[in-house]
Amino acid sequence: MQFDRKDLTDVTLTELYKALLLPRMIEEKMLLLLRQGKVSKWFSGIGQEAISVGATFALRPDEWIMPLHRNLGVFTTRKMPLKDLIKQWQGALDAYSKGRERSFHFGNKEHFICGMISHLGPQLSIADGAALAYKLKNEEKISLAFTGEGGTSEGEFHEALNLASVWDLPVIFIIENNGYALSTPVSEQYRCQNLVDRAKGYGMEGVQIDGNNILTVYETVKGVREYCIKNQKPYLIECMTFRMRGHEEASGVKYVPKEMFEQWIEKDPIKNYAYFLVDQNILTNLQLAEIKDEIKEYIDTSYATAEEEINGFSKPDSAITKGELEDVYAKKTSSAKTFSSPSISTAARGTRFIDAIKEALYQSMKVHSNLILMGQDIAEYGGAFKITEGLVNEFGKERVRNTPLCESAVVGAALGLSLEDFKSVMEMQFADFVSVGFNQIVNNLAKINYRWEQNADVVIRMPTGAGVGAGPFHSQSNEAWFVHTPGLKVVYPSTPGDAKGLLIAAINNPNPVLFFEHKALYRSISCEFPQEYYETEIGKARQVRTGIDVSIITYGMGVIWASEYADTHPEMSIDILDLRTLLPLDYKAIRTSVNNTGKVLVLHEDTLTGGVGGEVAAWIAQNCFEFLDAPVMRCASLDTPVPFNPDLEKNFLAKSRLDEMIQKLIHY
Ligand SMILES: Cc1ncc(C[n+]2csc(CCOP(=O)(O)OP(=O)(O)O)c2C)c(N)n1
Repeated sequence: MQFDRKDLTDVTLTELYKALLLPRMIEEKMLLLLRQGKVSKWFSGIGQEAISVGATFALRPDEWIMPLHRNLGVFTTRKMPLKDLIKQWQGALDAYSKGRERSFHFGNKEHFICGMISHLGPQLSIADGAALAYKLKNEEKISLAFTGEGGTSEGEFHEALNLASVWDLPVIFIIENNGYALSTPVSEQYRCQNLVDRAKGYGMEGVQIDGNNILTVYETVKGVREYCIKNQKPYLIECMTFRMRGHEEASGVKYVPKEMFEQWIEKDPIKNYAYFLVDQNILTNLQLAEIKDEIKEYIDTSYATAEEEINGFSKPDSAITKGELEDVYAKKTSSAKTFSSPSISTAARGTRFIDAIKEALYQSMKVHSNLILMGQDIAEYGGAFKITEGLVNEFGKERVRNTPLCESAVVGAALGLSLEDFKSVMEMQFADFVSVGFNQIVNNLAKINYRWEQNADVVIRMPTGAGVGAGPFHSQSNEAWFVHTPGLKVVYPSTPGDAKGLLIAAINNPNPVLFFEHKALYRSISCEFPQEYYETEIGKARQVRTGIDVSIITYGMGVIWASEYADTHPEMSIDILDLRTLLPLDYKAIRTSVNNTGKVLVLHEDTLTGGVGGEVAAWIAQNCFEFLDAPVMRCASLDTPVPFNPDLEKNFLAKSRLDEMIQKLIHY
């Protein structure tokens, strides 16, 4: 192996050696502990250390890195105390992820390490967001994300690289090509000759390097970093390496030909670098041995301290559930600022649902200089529903960003922005398309605060619902998917006033909020709402009207249907509760409404099975049984996809069965 020291001093070369040896020796210790059953799973990076260490060494310590499961060298080179890492791996309750996450699935803001989720590829898009934040702040920084060659087959790889290229983001993408993805060899993973060839397709530069040569990795990443900053461009580096152990320790290596190990042991990154250092008289064999002893001492004392701290820490059982639930969401620190300057323009101001959303966005952009809007066609074109029309003229293309067609990468980028304290609102062109951004929402955004105390300050606007003759893929109600996901907030207004106040509250809230906007309401309902900047509290239902005969507990379009029904049936005294927020539900208001009438219909546009109505009905049955004079009934849309033909669609919608269900309930 050829090493070129360029102008590196002996001190730097020695530092690099220490940094390279540390993760190897830690791993050797961990493998022992694994055999003793003291550590559960372990994904080995033995043989690949030069990549993690060299790349991290080349960055500033305050630049975000998105590592994966074999990147121990990132954590050690960022100088995370080893005793804390050991506690993390042992699942200690006072470790980085408070015992909630395993091995390397955690991050830490202080060390600018963004924790991975098991799905691998999502890391790449988060790096886009962090790099966008640097770009917007005019900081001379880059972000760096790792992927294995297996991960390059994921859609997220394509989306993230394409987005970085289109947006000219200073991101370094590193592929660690180690020959196998679990048991899948590269011959079954991709058909291009080299993965780096893909860089050209994305319109970015790329290079393939020897990933086992620490100096090559360090110098390459250092140079690429400067390139990315100077040119404000992304860059792809393919590091050729080999995985010397099984995918994880329990899985073995039977599928790897023996010759491969023989060939790659010769290219061991540490052994070869040590030869070079001795050969060049930079270090003596004695000094190498001393370094080894020092590291051994550090590992042993770190392990002992970790054990001691683990044994000495206990949390009363009574505090566990409370703490677990509390940490799912980031705490809101400030309430809405008042904002007295006029909205859009008094003359242009409308009173429709759509105008309320526009106004909330406009005022929020004024209040939060760190708020970024993203979505397909939202800038000059004004978005599919023209909600963002004009905003680009006022706030510029940096803050009102058209995106390519890549929902997953944009949600990931939104999370990356929040690592750097930006807020973002992403517009799904139609709520239906959220399915292709689903993983980032339910696994990254929703869980990140619980996993390692990093919040996702992201609002996703969801133009939703049927009744507009748009067929199965432009009409769905999919709020229930998200109500089942701890860590998200789900908001669904039914009036212009609530739409404005709730959207402002969602943007002010530091948690991920799915904000549902029924598109059939955009231009069909109007009412006066305050011109000033105000919040409507998330988690509070609205009593639409009170009654004594029957309660309709509903939200979104259901509120309009229920109100129309009550207007046309003055013979009945109907109590209507608009839930407004579906996660968390306002149980107190639900109880009051049940108590008012003793007969409850839960109504929603979503299909019946697994809908939010089931949750509400179950809660009422369990907690308000004594108030009930009839079984809780549900009125929902048919359990079919949303049909296109207007008659079929009408038949599909819950509204067509509303009278029947109310009559049933009244006459029970
Ligand atoms: C979306 C997804 N599919 C499958 C897996 C299971 N899995 C975990 S790691 C892995 C192999 C990854 O290979 P590669 O990206 O080359 O990284 P390496 O493990 O070789 O470092 C697989 C299949 C996963 N974690 N996520």
